Amino acid sequence: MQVAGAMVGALWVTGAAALWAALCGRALALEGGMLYPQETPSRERKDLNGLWDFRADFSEDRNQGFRERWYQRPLRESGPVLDMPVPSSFNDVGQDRKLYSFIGWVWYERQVLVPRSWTQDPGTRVMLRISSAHYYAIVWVNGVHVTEHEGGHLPFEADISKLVQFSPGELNRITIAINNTLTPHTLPPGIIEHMTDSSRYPKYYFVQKTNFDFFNYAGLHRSVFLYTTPVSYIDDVTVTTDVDQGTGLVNYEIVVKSNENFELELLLWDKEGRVVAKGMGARGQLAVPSAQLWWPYLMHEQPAYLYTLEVTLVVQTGAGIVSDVYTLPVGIRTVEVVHNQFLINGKPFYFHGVNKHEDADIRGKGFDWALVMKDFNLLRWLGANSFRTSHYPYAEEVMQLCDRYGIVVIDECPGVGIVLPESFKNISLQHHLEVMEELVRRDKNHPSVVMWSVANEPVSWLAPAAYYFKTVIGHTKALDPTRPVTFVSNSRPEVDRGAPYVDVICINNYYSWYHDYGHLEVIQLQVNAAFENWYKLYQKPIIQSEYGADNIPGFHQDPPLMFSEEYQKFVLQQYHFALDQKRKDYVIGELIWNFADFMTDQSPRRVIGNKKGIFTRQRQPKGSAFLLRERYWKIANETICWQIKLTG
Ligand code: BDP
Repeated sequence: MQVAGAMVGALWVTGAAALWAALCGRALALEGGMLYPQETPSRERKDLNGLWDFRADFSEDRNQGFRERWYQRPLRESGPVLDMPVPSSFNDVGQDRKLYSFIGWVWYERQVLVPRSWTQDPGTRVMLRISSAHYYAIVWVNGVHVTEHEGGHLPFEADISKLVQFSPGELNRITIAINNTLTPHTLPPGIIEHMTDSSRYPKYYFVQKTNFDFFNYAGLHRSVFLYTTPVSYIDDVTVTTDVDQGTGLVNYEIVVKSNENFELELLLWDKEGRVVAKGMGARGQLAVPSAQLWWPYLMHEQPAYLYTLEVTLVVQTGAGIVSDVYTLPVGIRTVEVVHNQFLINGKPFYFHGVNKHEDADIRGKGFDWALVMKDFNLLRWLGANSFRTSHYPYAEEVMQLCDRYGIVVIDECPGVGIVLPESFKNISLQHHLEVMEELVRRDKNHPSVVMWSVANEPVSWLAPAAYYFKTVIGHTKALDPTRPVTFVSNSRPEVDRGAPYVDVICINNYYSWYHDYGHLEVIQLQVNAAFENWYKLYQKPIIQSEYGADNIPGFHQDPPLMFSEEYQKFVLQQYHFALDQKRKDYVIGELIWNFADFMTDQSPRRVIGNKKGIFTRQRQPKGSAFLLRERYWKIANETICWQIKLTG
C-alpha cells in the first residue's frame, strides 16, 4: 500500500544520501566560490532560458524515469513531453490539475549548441550553472551524470568542459531531474502522508504536508547559464568594508584555482570612471580617502553608492600568458548593533519595510524582470527602505538591485516550518549549516545585506532548539563575522530557547487576527506588552518582523469586519500607535506582512491564497498601501541624517 509514497521518499533519500556521503569528511566551508556569472574580457555567458522539454513522472512510484533512464536519450523519445518555460514554476502554466499539485520527479531537457570557440580551446573552462531548482536536482550532460544538489533556492554548477569538448559542433543534451518532495530533514521541512484507508482514498494515495504558508511551487525557477572562464581562474572574491575617519577600507580576499604561480591586480573604480585605489595579491586592503559611503534609500541624498572592484588574474602557463578578469560592485558601509540601535555607517537605522515572496500569477516563483522591476518601483513609491527575504533566498538579480537602489535586506534562509521535533535532529542541523554556508557564499558581498536570518517561526520553545540555534547562529557568525544574525520568533520571551543567541529580536504576531479575532481594541495593549516583555528579558533591539491582516480586494465594511479593507487598515493603525511609542527607544523596525497577496496551499483559512498583501497579487494597491506610504515617508523625513526634504 505504501509503495508509491515510500518510493518518492526513497528516491529523494537516495540522492540526498549520495550527496551527504560526498559532503562528509569535508572541511567546514564549502569548496569553491559561487561568483555570479558575468561577461568580462575573459569570460562569456550564454543563457539557456526559454522553452525546455518537460515531462512529469506520473508513474505510481515516480520511478519510471530512472528505471527507463530518461537521461540517456532525448526526453521526447521516452513519451509525451510538454513545452515548459524556464524560468518558471511548472505548476500554473498548464490546465492540468494533476500537474498543478504534482509531487515527485519532473524531467527537464534542453539541447544546446556550444559555441565553437568554447569547445576548440582546451584553455577554456565551460560551466553549467543552475540558479535555482526546487528542491532536489540531478543533472546529466549527454547522458553523463555531472552533479546533484539539494535545496531549492541557491545556485549550483558543474564543470562540463570535457563533455562538450568531446563532441564539438554537436548538440549537447542537458537533462535535469527535479524532485519537490519535502521531508522532515529538508529545508523547508515537510512530510509525505500515505493515506492507506482504501474506503477513503485510492490505492497508493499520498499527500505532501508542509507547515509553511506559501505554495510549494517547483521547477527551474531562475536562469540556467552556460559560462566560460580560463582554466586558471578567479574562483572567489570576498570583500568586507570598514570606515576610518572618512577613509573607506575595502578588505579583499581572492581565491584562484588551478595554478599556483599567478599575479593578481586589483583596481577600484568610482562611478566617474576614476581609479581610486589599487592593490596586488590575494589578500589585502584598499584605502579610499573621502570615500562615498553606501547609504540606504531615503537615508541620504545619494544613496547606494557603488564602486567597482576589478580583479585581474595573470598566469604564466606553458602556452603563454593567460588572464582572467572579474568585476564586483562594492558598497563601502558598516553595520553594527550597539545597545538598542542598529547602526549603518554609525547612524541609527530604522527598518520601515516589507516582507515579500517570490510569487506571481502564472509564473509562480519563476524569475521575471518585469515583475521584479514593478516590485522595486512599488517599494520605492511606498518609501520602503528594507525587506526580509521571507522565507528563502531570493534571486541574485534581486540582491543586485537592492545594492543598486539602497534597499536594505534581512537575508533569510529556507528555515521555515521547523515545527517537528524530528527537524532538530543532527541530519537536519548539518543540512541547515550547509545551507547557511551556501547562502553566505552567494550573498556575502552585497552591501544591501545587513543581517542573516536563519529561520522563521520554528518551535523555538522546545528543548532541542537551544543547541540547534546556538549551533546554526554560531556557525553563521563564524562564516561572516561582519553581520548580525537573527531568527524570527513567534514564541514567548520566557520560553524561547533560541533568542539568547540572536543579535536582534525579531517577533511576529497577529493580534486580533489569529488571536482575539475581531477584537481590534486589544491590539495596542498586546503589542506593547510583547515589546516590553521581550525587552525586559533580553535588552536587545526588536524588530516587528511581521504583522498584518487579510483583506480580500473589494471587500468593504464599516465598522470594520475581518477581511474588509477597513479592518486591514485598522489593524495596521493600531500597530502603528504602539510602534510609535517604542520606536524612539528599542524598537528598530517594522516589516508589514505582506508586500503582496500570494498563493498558498488550499485550506478553509485561505481564499485563493493569503490576502495579507498591501498590494494584490497583480501588484495593485489596496487602501493599506496608501496608509503605509504616508507613514513610511513621514518616518523617513524624521530619521533622515541629511537635511533634504523628501517628497512622496
Ligand atoms: C506567519 C508566517 C507567514 C504567514 C503568516 C500568515 O510567518 O509565513 O504567511 O503568518 O498567516 O506566522 O499570514
